[in-house]
Amino acid sequence: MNIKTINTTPFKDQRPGTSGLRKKVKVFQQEHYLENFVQSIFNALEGYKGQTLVVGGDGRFYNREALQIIVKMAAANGFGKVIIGRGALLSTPAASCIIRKYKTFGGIILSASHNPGGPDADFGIKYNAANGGPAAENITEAIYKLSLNINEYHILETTDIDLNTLGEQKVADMSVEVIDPVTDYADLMEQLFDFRAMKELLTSGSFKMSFDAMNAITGPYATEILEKRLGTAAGTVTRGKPLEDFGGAHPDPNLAHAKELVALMSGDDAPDFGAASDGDGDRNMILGRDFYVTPSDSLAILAANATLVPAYSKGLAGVARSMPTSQAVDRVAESLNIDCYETPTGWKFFGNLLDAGKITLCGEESFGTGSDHVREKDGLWAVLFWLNILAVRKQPVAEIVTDHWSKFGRDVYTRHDYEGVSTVGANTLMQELRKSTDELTGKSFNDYTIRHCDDFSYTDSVDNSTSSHQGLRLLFTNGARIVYRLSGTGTEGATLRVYIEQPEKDPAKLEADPQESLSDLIKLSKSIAQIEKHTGRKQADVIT
Ligand code: G16
Repeated sequence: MNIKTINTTPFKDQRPGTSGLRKKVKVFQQEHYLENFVQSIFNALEGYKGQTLVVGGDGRFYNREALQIIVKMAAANGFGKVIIGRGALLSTPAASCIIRKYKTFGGIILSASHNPGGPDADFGIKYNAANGGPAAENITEAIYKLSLNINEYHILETTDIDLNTLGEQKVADMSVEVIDPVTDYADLMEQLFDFRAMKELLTSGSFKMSFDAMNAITGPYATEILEKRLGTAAGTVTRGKPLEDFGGAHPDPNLAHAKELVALMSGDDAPDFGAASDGDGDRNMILGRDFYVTPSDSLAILAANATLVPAYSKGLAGVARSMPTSQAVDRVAESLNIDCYETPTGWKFFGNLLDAGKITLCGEESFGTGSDHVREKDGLWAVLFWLNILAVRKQPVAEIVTDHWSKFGRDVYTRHDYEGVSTVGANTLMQELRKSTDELTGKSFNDYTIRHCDDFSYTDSVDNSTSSHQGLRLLFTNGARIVYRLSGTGTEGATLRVYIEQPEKDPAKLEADPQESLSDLIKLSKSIAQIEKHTGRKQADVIT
């Protein structure tokens, strides 16, 4: 075996964010940069010698090169086996599924999710543990600390492995198994949902759907499941071939970035159901005919209808949402008499609750929904969940949502993103808000009185770990909320996210445009935090 030990010096910027380390491709391409981080991951783990690691990515630019390096480093560090998806591809939920199904030691996922791809765009890497979920904060912090002191890494000197041929090959003493990236995941979906009923709906001739894979990883998964196994018409999946630069598009399934799908769904002869997924397949957007379902509402509706789906027919153990996600699911939990947990932003915080069997479903406002079937959010799973509900209820999407509002009330919701603003300005804004929490509590602004204001802190009910500074919350006496936090996934400057929400029960106002219903709170969100002063922006760049 030709194992090389290479001397290196630390990079100071390898602290993982909301979901792993995300940087520009050019940063990752610096000599030793990726290797330092991968070695820091291995150094943070114990007991992996001879064990199996899953490695795959979303197919973006630098995916294949990075995977080759990781396999050679895994061999040099003593892993017994590496499982990779053919072509170096694995969607994030499929990687989670494979880690769990084959009971592996863990996995490395290469993705910058919904961020653009290409030589001048973004790349990312994260470690997932044996439960299939993103490493908990104590591990990501340990990786970061080790990265600050690293002085060497180990890599096997060998030719590149063949990424395209299914089956086993040897890399020195380690075996590498190339698997079909889609089959295990598609089989799992078939176990969870009522494919017979869904197929009947989808092939009835009276129901049309469109799925936008955004030139990203879910293309092959959606084609296999929707077109092959469920029999939807060829062409149901659009932009279905994963491209290294996502065709120059921003693979983020929201109203701003999935414009073609949104236009199709609001045009003449629109399909009954539209959906999209992101760069690595863990996010989803759900649309009915000329109707947008917010991710927060989607979570609440899935929870309220869960027993219609075979996998959840016995009911839910509990539910969880991230703090900035609307309180819609809380009301469903209350009516089902199950627990509802409020966690910080980041899927990793759901892992312990899922492992402990305290929750079955969870979700986030950032277009993420998932369940205990894997330990990542899962875009295509959410789409299939909706299709299963539609197959049973036989009502249009809009009617299902408005029925839900009539029963539970609506949490009118919007998110305003101020993107790429100065880091200094954004940090000052947050610090000033943090300093004024006591002063703001009890203060009134026209019809709105702040009942409570704090910097959200979370204590995990399973391991008692605490995560502080997770976002500034202004809770109003009428149930409205304004939340401020800085994005942890960007690679340039800072992005301020402002989440604005107000519960509405008046039937006459349930279907109003959120930007209008929330206009007073939106103005308040700008003035209280002095957004223009600190960021130079009068308006948000992206409103969802
Ligand atoms: C990641 C995490 C999500 C989180 C989102 C928020 O999503 O996996 O759990 O909600 O980031 O991002 P930000 O910190 O920018 O608000 P993804 O899809 O990028 O992996």
